[in-house]
Amino acid sequence: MKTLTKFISAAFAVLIFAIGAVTANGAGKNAEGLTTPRPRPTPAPRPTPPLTADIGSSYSNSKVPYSLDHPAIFAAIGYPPEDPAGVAYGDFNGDGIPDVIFAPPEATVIALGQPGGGYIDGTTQVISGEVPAPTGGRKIIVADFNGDGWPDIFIADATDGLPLTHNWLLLSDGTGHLVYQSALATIEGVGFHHGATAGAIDRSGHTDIFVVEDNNPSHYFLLNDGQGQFTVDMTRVPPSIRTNLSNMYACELIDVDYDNNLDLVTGGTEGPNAQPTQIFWGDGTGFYSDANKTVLPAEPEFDAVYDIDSEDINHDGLRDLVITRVSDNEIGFYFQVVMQTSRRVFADESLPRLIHDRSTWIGNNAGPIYWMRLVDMTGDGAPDLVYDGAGTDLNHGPRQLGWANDGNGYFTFTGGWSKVIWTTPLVGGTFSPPAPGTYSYDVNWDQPIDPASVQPTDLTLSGIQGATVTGVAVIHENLTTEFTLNIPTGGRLTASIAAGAITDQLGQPNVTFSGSYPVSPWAPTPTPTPRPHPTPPPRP
Ligand SMILES: [Ca+2]
Ligand SMILES: [Ca+2]
Ligand SMILES: [Ca+2]
Ligand SMILES: [Ca+2]
Repeated sequence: MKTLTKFISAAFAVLIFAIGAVTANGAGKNAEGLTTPRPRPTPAPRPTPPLTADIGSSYSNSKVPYSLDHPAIFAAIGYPPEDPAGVAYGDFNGDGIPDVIFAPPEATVIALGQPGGGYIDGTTQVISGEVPAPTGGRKIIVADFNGDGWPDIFIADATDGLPLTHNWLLLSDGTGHLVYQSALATIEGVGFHHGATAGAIDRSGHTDIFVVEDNNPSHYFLLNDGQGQFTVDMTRVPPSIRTNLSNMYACELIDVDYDNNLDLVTGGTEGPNAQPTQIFWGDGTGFYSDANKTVLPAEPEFDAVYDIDSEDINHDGLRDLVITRVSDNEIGFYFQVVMQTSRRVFADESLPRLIHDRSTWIGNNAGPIYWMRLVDMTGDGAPDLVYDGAGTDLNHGPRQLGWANDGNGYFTFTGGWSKVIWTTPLVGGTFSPPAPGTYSYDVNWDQPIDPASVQPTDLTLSGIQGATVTGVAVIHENLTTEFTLNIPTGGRLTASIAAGAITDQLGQPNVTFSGSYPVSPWAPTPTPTPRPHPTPPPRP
């Protein structure tokens, strides 16, 4: 039976446009990995570049390595604080500073990070023409559908109740704007879309979209012609899920077996007559079949799958999964850790690696979690587990949660971290005018920080002798620490903040930060060469 009440207050998702941020760590296979007692090799995480198949996928683009405080951003741009489940990240105006798109009910909001820190409401600046107003904007995916190098956006709409509506596509115009493509609705129609995921499913190289459609007639692919023009295709959807539309919520295109073909991972309610969580293995044709799939372990107590992440969490060269789940009645959350123990073979290791004790698990009586990210938050190369609060009912307060990976795929609850997102000048940029001088240095955080935890000595400078920090102010709704620097001469200045030096307003410590900036020395204007007095013309 369809359960439109699923995922109810839901609404939404998260993503960034950061090609290359996939942490496909392959530290080499460990042939001794099956002996007892459990080996605890020294972590030697060395992130490897993403495999070709994952580059440009919406999953890869979602891997932003920080945890934004969404209500604080809404407040900063003059809206009532909220934390819609529909959220995605990217640099939408191409200035090198991360931006955010939200889909609260009946709206689309783009917050642009600013050079000096903080955010402005950039919705109408970026979206030229009609601004989409999804009634049930849920998962937002970011990918370059029209191949111009600028991020495009697809908002899956899962309106809770009637009337159902269609999805929303925005394409870049190549000059920093996004344009709503109303024509998509003429081929897609209305429906109830719990999820969507984008990636190059065949060797055409075009970024296609898989759409979850719980209504009718089927889940489907939107095949891209390379220009962002799509056609609906159901023939590539495996028959078992084409004919059984029961409660599919989650989908991702990820190359789980590292064979360079994107695999389709789907999940929803696992109860009787519904669907297992499963991986349909890609073969490069773009067709997925029941003959070539692997069913993943079930989890009856938390049997509704809301999100799927896959990274090699223990650095053995095999990509594992962490599956975000809630109970069938939407109470609580659970992270199922599914290890790939040998190629395409999986085992549920949730208890030893993350949950530990079911009776005291933090998610037992909590609200649902809609999305989670496996991404390295602490800088050691191992993917941590982070939840940025998306979809949180603010009556219960904002939630930022984090679990640290020890490098071997064992997680410890930390409560989360705060992190520098961008600085002014941007890392690698320069202070101007040339030194010597006194300069503002803005450090922009993902969370409002606690001003009482901030002192000038939190920032250490190296690389230029005599450079000093003379002051600091906390500005932009506490999202920015503005340090005052005295730089006596040119060189390469490195500015660092040690882990734990600053805490945010939830008490979360910062992770270490370091940025390097070339500084030009002041060069005196050359003294003009004295012009010789003209020889007076000879007097007659
Ligand atoms: Ca930007
Ligand atoms: Ca584009
Ligand atoms: Ca694959
Ligand atoms: Ca692994």
